Amino acid sequence: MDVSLILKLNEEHKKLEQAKFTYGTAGFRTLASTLDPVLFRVGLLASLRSKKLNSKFIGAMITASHNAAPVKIKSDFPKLTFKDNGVKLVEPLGEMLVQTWEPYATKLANAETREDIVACLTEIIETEKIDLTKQSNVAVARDTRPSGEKLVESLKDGVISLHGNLTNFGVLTTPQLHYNIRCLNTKAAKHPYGEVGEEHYYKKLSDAYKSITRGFKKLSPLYVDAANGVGAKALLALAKEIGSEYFDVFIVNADVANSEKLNFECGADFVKLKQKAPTGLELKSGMRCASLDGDADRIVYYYADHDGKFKLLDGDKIATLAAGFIMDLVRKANVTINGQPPKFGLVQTAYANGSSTEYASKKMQVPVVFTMTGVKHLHHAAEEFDIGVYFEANGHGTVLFSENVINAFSDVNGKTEEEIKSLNILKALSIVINQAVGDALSDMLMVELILTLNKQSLSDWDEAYTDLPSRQIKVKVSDRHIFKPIKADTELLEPLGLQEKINAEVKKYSSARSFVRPSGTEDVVRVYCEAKTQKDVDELSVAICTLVF
Ligand code: NG1
Ligand code: ZN
Repeated sequence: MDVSLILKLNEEHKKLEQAKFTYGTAGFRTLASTLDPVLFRVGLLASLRSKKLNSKFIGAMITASHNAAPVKIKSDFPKLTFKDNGVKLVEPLGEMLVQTWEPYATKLANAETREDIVACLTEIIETEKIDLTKQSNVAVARDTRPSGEKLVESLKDGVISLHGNLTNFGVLTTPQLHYNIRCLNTKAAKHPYGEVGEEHYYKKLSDAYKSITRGFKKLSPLYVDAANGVGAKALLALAKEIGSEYFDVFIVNADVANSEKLNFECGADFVKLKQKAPTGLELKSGMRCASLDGDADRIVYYYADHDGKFKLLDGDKIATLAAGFIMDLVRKANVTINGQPPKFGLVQTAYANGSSTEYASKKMQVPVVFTMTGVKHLHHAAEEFDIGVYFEANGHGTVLFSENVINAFSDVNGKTEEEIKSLNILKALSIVINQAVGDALSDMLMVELILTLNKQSLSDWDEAYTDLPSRQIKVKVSDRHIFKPIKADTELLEPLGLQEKINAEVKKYSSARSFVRPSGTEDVVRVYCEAKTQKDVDELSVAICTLVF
């Protein structure tokens, strides 16, 4: 280890304050102004991870996703409290950083002195038996937040300190970076994931989409709120590649140049939490709409019913739509693995609406598994199935096809016309659906493909089940770290006694449910309540928020 080089470059990225950092649900995420030393250290860690994995490419995505991030505050915008950015590491096949390395990330980011940094690196190298002579390859991308450009430089110094190579992909959506990383690392594999580069990503998705929807009646236009983020640019390029004869899209909230507008009263998180259309989109009956988040890994759909009432089709609805459609195809195609039907499963979190769980488990007869919040948990659980559908209610998710099932799609030739047709759709779906990570654009094409083939409107899709009234509220507390969730986030172990008080409130209402957990991405505690009527939910929410505050 070239300690003198590390120490020299560290001088440029000193930790200025007593800030505490935690590698949480979505990597490090906090005020951008405190992140320079963190990114330097993440560069060091990414280099070590690459060396540990025989020089495989490790990704670093610089984003604060759905968090609002005004940099220049203009007088016509209220002062927002968040000016966040963040960074998350990506494993060679596009998954989130392996969990056993998360404590290293936290420890390294919090090292106080230069000696602490070196000691921490030495500990990781020894524990993980890392061969420092191996080359390290790291690739970075960032969303449209202006603070990202400088943070790339901080990361670069960390990578260089361990004599690593840094590939800078510039501005990409989070899923595009995951795609590139998977492509880079599977170049020489039996089944390469694809060619590296944005244009290849668009072409891969577009070709698969068109191969199946060709000849079907085109859906009415889709209005997409791009949250004034990177998704605007990516969706424009994707739509161009697909062509308007297949897909009509109107992109709103595409003002990427004005960073203070990013996620401001728009985007998937806003729409989901406020249960209303974003600013910039005049929702009228008959319109088909969707919202992305700031780094385009989440999507939710919505429409206005005949009475003009806002209707949301969130991640739970997307999951059940996809699960139903794919299960039906697998049955029709007669796909088997060792003579058995493929193992099918749906993965949800505590935020999933109770009606969606009931619909999936009782009506669709799909096994449902619950994990803690955060896609890394859902992703791992979904890998246990041959076909694993996972979505967070907020619209973050995907469908994973195991190698066994992909091979089964190729092995079965299909005897009848129906079998052949179903197999072709399954094969195309496994290409359209991003296998590395939840991807708003790929999920959008999956939904559009299903609706096109099913000849369904958004209200037809919505008919599957009715959401139970629910509310999710952010509560600012003095220290969110005192809240310790257990049982897949459904209960609190600490503060002592709080869970009993929550239970007592919930008991007052029929079919009610509530849980409280600290956010891993914002300095808030999240309160979730669900009950039979909106009135009950509203009352219960007030009671629980009062307990937490
Ligand atoms: P936190 O802030 O830990 O609740 C949020 C989402 C997660 C996940 C991450 C990463 C909710 C309630 N929470 O995490 O599901 O998507 O952001 O983006 O939606
Ligand atoms: Zn996101």
